[in-house]
Amino acid sequence: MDTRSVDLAVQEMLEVALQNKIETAWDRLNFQQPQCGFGELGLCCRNCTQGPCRIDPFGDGPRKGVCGADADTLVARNLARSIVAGTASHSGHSKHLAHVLKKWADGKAPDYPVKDERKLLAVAQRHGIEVEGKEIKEIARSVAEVALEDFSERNTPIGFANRTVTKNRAELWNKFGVNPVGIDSIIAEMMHRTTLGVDADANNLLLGSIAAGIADYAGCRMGTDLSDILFGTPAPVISEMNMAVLDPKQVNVALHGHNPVLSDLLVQVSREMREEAKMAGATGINLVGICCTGSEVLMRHGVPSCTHSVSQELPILTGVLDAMVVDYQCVYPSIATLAGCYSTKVITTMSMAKIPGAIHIEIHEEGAWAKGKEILRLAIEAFKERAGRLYQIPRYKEKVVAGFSKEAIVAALAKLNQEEPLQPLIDNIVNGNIQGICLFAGCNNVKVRQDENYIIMAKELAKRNVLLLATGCGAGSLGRLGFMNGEATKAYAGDGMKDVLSAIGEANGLEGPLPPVLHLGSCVDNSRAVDIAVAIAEKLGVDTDMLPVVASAPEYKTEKAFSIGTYAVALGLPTHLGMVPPVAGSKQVVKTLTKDIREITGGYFIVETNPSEAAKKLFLAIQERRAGLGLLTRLW
Ligand code: BF8
Repeated sequence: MDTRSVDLAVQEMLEVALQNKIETAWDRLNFQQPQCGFGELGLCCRNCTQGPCRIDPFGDGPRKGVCGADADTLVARNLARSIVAGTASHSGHSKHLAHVLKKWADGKAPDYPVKDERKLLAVAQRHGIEVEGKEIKEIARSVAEVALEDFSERNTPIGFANRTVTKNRAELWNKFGVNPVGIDSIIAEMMHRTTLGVDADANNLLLGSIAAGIADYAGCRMGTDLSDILFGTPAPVISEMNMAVLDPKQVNVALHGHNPVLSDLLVQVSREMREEAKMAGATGINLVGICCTGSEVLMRHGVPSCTHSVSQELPILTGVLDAMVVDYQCVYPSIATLAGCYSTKVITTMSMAKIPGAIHIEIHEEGAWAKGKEILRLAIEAFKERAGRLYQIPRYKEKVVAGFSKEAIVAALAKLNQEEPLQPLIDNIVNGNIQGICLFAGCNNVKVRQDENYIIMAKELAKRNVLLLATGCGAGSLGRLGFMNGEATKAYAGDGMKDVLSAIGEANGLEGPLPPVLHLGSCVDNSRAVDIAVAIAEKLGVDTDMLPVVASAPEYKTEKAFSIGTYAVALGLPTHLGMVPPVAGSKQVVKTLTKDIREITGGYFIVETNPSEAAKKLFLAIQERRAGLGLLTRLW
């Protein structure tokens, strides 16, 4: 058994790496062994130059840092900084989108017109913006300004968080003092609080972290809303995933990173460049996605996804990837080194995200189209260079149905009940055909066999009639391994869920059932899951902490995953982590996150590294919620 990945395409490319002595993330993990035990427990601090300090978890060595901070303080402070970094990443992405929308409204970014006016109006009205008799550009400017205002400090809580959850939830956040008044202001506050000699109270730091998590939710929600406005709200689309989506006869360009500002434009520019590619001897330009920006263009244009997360280096090893174009986040700098062994051009595009060895072509919205052409021309040149060279493309790919925005799900359900679209879903939750909903979010992590936790958990939950939602690299895992098509429903779903998904498929004129895992999009699109949960909660007249809805990050790795998990808990969801977070050095922090926090938000973390056990714990959490609603429950 290959212990590195379940994905056969990844296994094949790792063999190629081995034969050619090419270093990958898996090798570098080995070179790092043994990794720092203090770091794994969260017990090291380098927040001042008296350190680095570490605390001995067994009590024979130092019990406090030089300043006197103990294990609880260190662990809580370190965790807080991770959550804040995640919040800064998601909200930086959404701030970028707000500026693009504003530039378009001001006539400075003609390549970025509003694509979904309906969504623009809906978001404007949600934020109390008058739309009657106004031009689209004027409304767009107001929405962008309202979004940008959410970053700075005001007297009122963040609109993109508070206007998109239940009324009760927003009040509860106020009651416990965790409702931040600005995204950037809570980021700055938490950085201040975690410096030497400020907040030493672990529980107080954790409450601040919850506030940062709520700001992260606002950032994600803003990212989703503004992307939908600028690039269109996704609707179901059929595509494919895994490395066989690469085509040796075409100019292959991988779009990697997160923000659709670049990748969506390249999809459009590539249509114009097709003839140029043909003149170079290619049959066309083949765009493929990697990681979250791949999900953005899959959801809106059906661009196939090539691979995700820890395996991002491997498409280069096929020998047919002509360019990897990146924006920011989750891009391993190693890709530039690796590309040096092939004809692949790695192209960075953002001034804030450069990689030594890559070609830098900076994209500004003002002249984006021309720059997009320049990038694709480089890819065409690379295609010419690789003529006659050997290549190896793994033959694996799976059909996927993606594009499940909340709007698309509601539209599909409306075919069953035009007046009350959510009613069929609620009826089937009540009668037990659907036991509950689990959102799979997060990454792959090179410390666990790639995709294995997702697959085991998805099978266990689907056969027990738990409807699965997925985002980011979690969606990538489940898509690459065949969980996102109607056949998967027949293979993995329990009878009740099979009936429901078949009925929706039939009502929508599909050939078969909906998939058992609905692809919601990139990681910012975890906000779509919140949108769905809030809609169900409001329909039932309860808050989100009463729903049979759970979340799981079975193979997470990034700081962004911490911040998403934190907002899932802030919304009241039982939230599973499949990797042990670096908090085990503090019993107090562990207890607060897994138990005591429940008294405040209703949500809590479940840490379980065994995927079968994790599925069981989530199913039990769903049953507990069902019992709370007076619904029939089931044993495992
Ligand atoms: O934001 S799932 S490895 S690509 S952090 Fe990154 Fe993790 Fe993938 Fe998207 Ni999300």
